Formats: sequence, C-alpha cells, structure tokens
Amino acid sequence: MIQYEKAICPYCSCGCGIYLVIEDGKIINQEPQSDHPVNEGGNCPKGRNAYQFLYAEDRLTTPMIRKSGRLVEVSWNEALDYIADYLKKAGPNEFGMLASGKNTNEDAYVIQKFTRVVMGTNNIEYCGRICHSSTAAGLGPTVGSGVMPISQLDLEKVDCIFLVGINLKETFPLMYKRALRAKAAGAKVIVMDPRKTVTARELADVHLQLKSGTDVVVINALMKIILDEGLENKEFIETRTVGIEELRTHLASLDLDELSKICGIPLTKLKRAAEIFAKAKIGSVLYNQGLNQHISGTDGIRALSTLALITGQYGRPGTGLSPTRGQVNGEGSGDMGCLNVFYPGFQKVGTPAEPHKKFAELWGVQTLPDQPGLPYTKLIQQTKYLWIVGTNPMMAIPDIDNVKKSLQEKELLIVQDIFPTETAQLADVLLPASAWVEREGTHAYVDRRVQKIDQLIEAPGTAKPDWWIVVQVAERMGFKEKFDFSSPQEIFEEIRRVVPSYRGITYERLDKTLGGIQWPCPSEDHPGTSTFFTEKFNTPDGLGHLQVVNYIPPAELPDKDYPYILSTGRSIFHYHTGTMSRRTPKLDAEVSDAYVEINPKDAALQSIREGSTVLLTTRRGRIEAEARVTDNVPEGFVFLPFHFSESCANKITNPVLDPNCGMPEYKVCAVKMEVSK
Ligand SMILES: Nc1nc2c(c(=O)[nH]1)N[C@H]1C(S)=C(S)[C@@H](COP(=O)(O)OP(=O)(O)OC[C@H]3O[C@@H](n4cnc5c(=O)[nH]c(N)nc54)[C@H](O)[C@@H]3O)O[C@H]1N2
Ligand SMILES: Nc1nc2c(c(=O)[nH]1)N[C@H]1C(S)=C(S)[C@@H](COP(=O)(O)OP(=O)(O)OC[C@H]3O[C@@H](n4cnc5c(=O)[nH]c(N)nc54)[C@H](O)[C@@H]3O)O[C@H]1N2
Ligand code: SF4
Ligand SMILES: [Mo]
Repeated sequence: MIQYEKAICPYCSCGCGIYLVIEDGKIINQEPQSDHPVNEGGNCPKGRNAYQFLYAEDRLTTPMIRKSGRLVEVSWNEALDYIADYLKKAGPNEFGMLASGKNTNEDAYVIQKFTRVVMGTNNIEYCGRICHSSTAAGLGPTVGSGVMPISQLDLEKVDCIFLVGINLKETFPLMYKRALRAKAAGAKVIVMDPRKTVTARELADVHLQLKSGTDVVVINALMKIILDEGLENKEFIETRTVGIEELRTHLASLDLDELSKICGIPLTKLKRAAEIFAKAKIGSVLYNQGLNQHISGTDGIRALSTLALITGQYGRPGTGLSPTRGQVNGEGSGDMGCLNVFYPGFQKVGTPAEPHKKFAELWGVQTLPDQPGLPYTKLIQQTKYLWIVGTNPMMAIPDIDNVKKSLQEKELLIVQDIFPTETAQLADVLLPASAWVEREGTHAYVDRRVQKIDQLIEAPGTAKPDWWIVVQVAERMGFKEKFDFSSPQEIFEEIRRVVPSYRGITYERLDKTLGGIQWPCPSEDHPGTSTFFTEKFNTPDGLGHLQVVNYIPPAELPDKDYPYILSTGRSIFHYHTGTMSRRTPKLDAEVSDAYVEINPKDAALQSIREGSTVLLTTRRGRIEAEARVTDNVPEGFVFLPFHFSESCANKITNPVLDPNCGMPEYKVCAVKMEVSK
C-alpha cells in the first residue's frame, strides 16, 4: 500500500515541509510540500534527499556493552540495568549529560529532568553551548531575550537585510529564498564576511569583507558614522533605550581611519553600509557563527544589537537582531532547559525567582540543584560518568585529541545515537535511538515555530525513542512516579504546565496548523507571537541597553611559524559532523572529500595547485585536505569545512573559549600549509 504523509525536514532549522511516499512501511520517495508556508514547494539539496540516511546499512539497531574491550550486543534489559547500577554510584557532580539539537522537545525535557531530579545536578548541556551561547550572553543585557524576535516569513517585507557572519544560501537555503524575494522587491543587502561567499556574490549590494574577528571594529565604525552624520533614530533612542551618552563618548574616542585600517574595509564602503542600514524603513539583521564563534563573540553581539537599537530597527515585523540557531531543535532543546544555568523556559539558576524551588514543587521533589552546572567542554573534561545523546564531540569540539583522552578516562561513557559515530566508538554502553519520523514529537525551529512530526515508519531493529530510554533508566533508579510517561503527548502536557510560553500549544492544534505556532502562546485561543519587543524589551526596565564595546583581537593570530588564518564552517551539501549527509548517496556524490579553500596568490606561494593534497598544521596537530584554489577567500586566509572525519577540522582548531559563555573560537586560528609529500 502506498501512503503520502507530511513531515518536516530533519536537517536545518528553517523547518520546511516534505511529502514522504511510503510503501509497505518503507519510505520510497519524497517531494517538497507545496502548501507549507515556510518552503512553499521548495527544498534545498539536503531536504530533497532527506530520508536516505534512515536506511544506511550501519544504523545502530541493538544496545551494546563493552566487555573485555569489545562492544557486545545485549538486550535492552541488560543495558538499562547496567546503566542504572552504575549511575546509582555516581555523585551529583560526577555525572553529566549532553542532549541533542536533534532531540524532540519531549526527549530534551525528559533528559534535563533526569539530570536534575534523578542525578541532582545541573550538569546538562547540548550543542547550543557551541552554537549560540554567546547570544544569550550578548542579547540578555541589551534586549533581555536571545531568541529570534520575528517570523522568518516577514523577511520578504524588509527593505534592508544585514547578514553578519552568516552564509545564508548554504546554511539556511529557504530563508535565502525569502531574502532573494526581498531584494527583487528593492531591498538592499549588506553582507559582512571575510569570504566572498555565494551569498555575498549573489545577494550583496555592499560586501564588507572584513579581516577575521574584527566585527566589533566594523560595528563601532558603522555606529560612529551614524551618530556623526545624525542618522540615528532620536525618538527611539529617547523613548526606548538607555546609555546613549556613554556610547557617544566612547565612539567619539575612536578614529575612523584607524578602525578602517584594523578591519581592512575602506571608509567609503563603511559609510555606504551605515547609510543604507540607518535609512532603511524595515532593517533586518541576521547573524550567525561568523560573529559568534570568537573569544569576542558576545562582544560582537552586544555591539550589533546596539547598532540596531540606535537606528530604531527593533519591535516591528522583520526588524531586529535574529540569532539563527541552525539545528532542527536548536531552539527547543534550549527552551526545554538543556543548559547548565536554565531550568525549562529559560528560568535561570541563581536569580531571585529561584527556579529550583519552583520546579521542586512542580515536579514533587524535596530539592533540586541551585548551582550552575558545567558547560559542554568542561562536562567532557571533568565528569566521571557521562551520558551523550545525539551529539558528536569527537568531531564537533576543538582539539579532538584532548577530547578523546577525556572520554577514554570516563568511569562510564554512555552514547545514544543512530550511527556508530567517532564518539560512539569510545562508548562503554552504546544505545540505538530511533530518528526523525520513526518517533513522534515536537521541535521549535529557528523562529520559535513549534511544529509536530508524526511517527510514520518503524525504527530499525530494537532502536527506541530517546525519551523512552531515559524514562526506563529513571524507573530503574527508583523514580517511576516522576517519569510516568508512556507517550510524547503525555510529556508535552507536562511541558505545557511548566513552560508558560508553550501553554497554549497542544498536539491537536499543531495537527491542524500548517506551519506550526510561534511561542510564546499563553493560551489555547492565542494565535502565537511572531514579533517581539513591539512595546518594550524583555529587560527588567523594559528598555534597550546600549553597550560600549571594545575590540579584542582573536586569541591566536598568524605569525612566522603559522602564517595563515584558518577558519572553519559549512557547505550546503553536508551537515555538521557528516553522520547523516555523508550517508546520503546524492549528497556524498556532490562533495565526497574534505577540501580547503585557498587564495590563488597563497597557493602559488606554496606551490599548491587545484586538487593538490595540502597538509595543514596548527599548534594542536595536522590534517590533510584537497586544495580548492579560489579567490572567494582573501589572501592569508584558508577555509575548511568541518564535515569530514578523515580530515577532522577540530583536530587542529583552537580550544580557547569566549570567557562570557564558553563558546570556542572556531573561526580563527593560525595555520601553516604545504603540499603533502
Ligand atoms: N548545509 C548546512 N546547513 C546548516 C548546517 C550545516 O552543517 N550544513 N548547520 C546548521 C547550524 S547548527 C548552524 S549554527 C548554522 C551555521 O550557519 P552559518 O553561520 O552561516 O555557517 P558557517 O559556515 O559556520 O559560518 C558562516 C560564515 O561566517 C564567516 N566568517 C568567518 N569568520 C568570520 C568573521 O570573523 N566575521 C564574520 N562576520 N564572518 C566570519 C564564514 O566565512 C562563513 O561564510 O547552519 C545551519 N545550517
Ligand atoms: N570547527 C567547527 N566546529 C563546529 C562548528 C564550526 O562552525 N566549526 N559549529 C558548531 C555548531 S554551530 C554546532 S550546532 C555543532 C554541532 O555539533 P553536533 O550536534 O555534535 O553535530 P551533529 O553532527 O549534528 O551531531 C548530531 C548527532 O546526533 C545523531 N542523531 C541524529 N538524530 C538523532 C536522534 O533522533 N537521536 C539521537 N540520539 N541521535 C541522533 C547524529 O547521528 C549525530 O551523531 O558543531 C559545532 N562545531
Ligand atoms: S532549508 Fe533546511 S529545512 Fe529546508 S529543506 Fe533545506 S535543510 Fe531542510
Ligand atoms: Mo549550530
């Protein structure tokens, strides 16, 4: 029998609709969903090939325990008993858990509840730490909220789009389509990126091709020009912000020629960008990892938000600073509290609201942890018992050799994934999870858009949903009553009770609402909220707080031994650590090997040709990749995607962290290169 079923793409956080063609319980084909408001009949290459990874030959299908050094297949009962027995021995600070941006909200909620209720610790994190932790740290003090303040659909209505450190065409292809439409209707686009990305080439009216890590310098220059030329929005500054005098004094002390020299952008270009942005009626700023992933990431965000505030570009549909979390549930796993300082609904530990007390009451327990847990990288280093669900630190975290050492030293390492990843290889217990449409649940996509996916097929072998596995262990540890969930819907009902912004969202409403509902949605008759900050900001006084920000250069800059900047990032055809996209034949056929983009002048200097195997060496280690010689990258700079395990970028990146939030500086370190012999 053939069925046609709706699903939402499992890759990025745009949240596009897909029709799956299912024959006798197996997906055999797919097409884009034409009536879905996000994608209106389009999908990008990943989305067009969304289901193949489910049928890869090496899907995990049976639990395994390491016995005499080898992973051996065992029953679920044996694996779950084994974990429970071990974890009963673990003290609260010895245990940690990493959740996933691929988890459903229901999975993520149960995972953080297990960590807090059963294990008694806030040692819970997910890939949000290495994706947008700088956003919480940077937007918290300025506007009081670190989520996307608009609907992605409203991007079409804006007359200026400022893209900062985001390669929209390759990383959010369906949002890119909207940006193209806005441009066709007359919008101006400014792109700030050291590379001439396909986004910059196709979309930019002004390309601010800055030197890596100098974002704060550029933004300070733009603000100085705006204030010098009187282009600021005086009424907005007066009625909705504080701190203009301090900002004016600070910017007055800076010299524009000097700023232009540091960032490498001519003054005329900076002036043009400043004027376009300040004069826009509806100015939208999308930013991502090119701004975030620096030791100064938080500073960059504080500055950028200040730029939007002084020009009044906040509080109307399409305006404001949009952080673009890219994982399918990058927003939701954070909403659910999978961060070391946040209980569900971003209720912060250590604040006067005392969320540990509130949740102790809601969950019916005596006490809950009131101290922050460890951040992602420290969880890996400092815990004795670590449970990793759907994240692959053996490729995603800088300085892999040290990550490996830490993981090998664990008393117990549990890994729960769908494939035998680089991290899974090190597990003491390896658990097979069901993925995507093999289970039911909700996700919150980039613009807080909650959508539901249904279970459409069976998982392979005995693979189980992530939430189910955690519930089983909780029961075995004596917490049956607190984890009395037999379906995702029951978990969602508890989420609705404890997370006010989800209160009005129900499974029944989601089933009926194409394109989902944007939280906050306080009641069942509420349509959801597309635009934030229309009347006031989420800061305690309701005002936008202008920030004075000083430039801090990247931690490791080129020198005579390591003369080039190494920057890492993404390609449209692959996804993160490649677990899913590299098991997808059509995507693998597009790009099957690691490559490094090198400027023609640098290549000539090092006798590197197109296709040469290049040895890249940093202070952490060395890897090889194939040369792509292109003037899309500037001189002195090479770009390396991090999708390829055999040329693992994070073997050589710098583990230094932004002190405000624990974000690694993935976007700059010093490297040398030579033709591999
Ligand atoms: N195809 C694909 N799509 C994805 C993903 C994927 O793996 N593959 N991942 C998803 C996820 S989780 C995320 S977070 C997003 C990431 O989406 P993006 O942030 O767009 O991706 P990146 O390629 O990491 O970096 C973006 C750009 O930052 C630029 N950059 C580097 N250094 C600097 C700098 O100092 N300043 C500025 N202004 N720019 C700089 C790079 O040249 C690059 O073009 O993508 C999401 N979508
Ligand atoms: N050098 C460098 N490193 C980076 C970045 C960079 O730009 N440069 N970007 C950083 C960013 S922004 C991010 S978000 C991270 C991403 O880092 P990760 O989140 O670690 O990367 P993924 O490859 O998406 O890992 C997801 C894992 O979940 C598994 N999985 C998929 N579905 C399911 C499921 O339903 N259940 C379970 N249990 N597992 C599932 C996949 O097989 C995969 O192993 O990488 C970071 N690392
Ligand atoms: S844009 Fe994102 S959600 Fe849409 S099809 Fe592509 S990967 Fe999937
Ligand atoms: Mo991310």
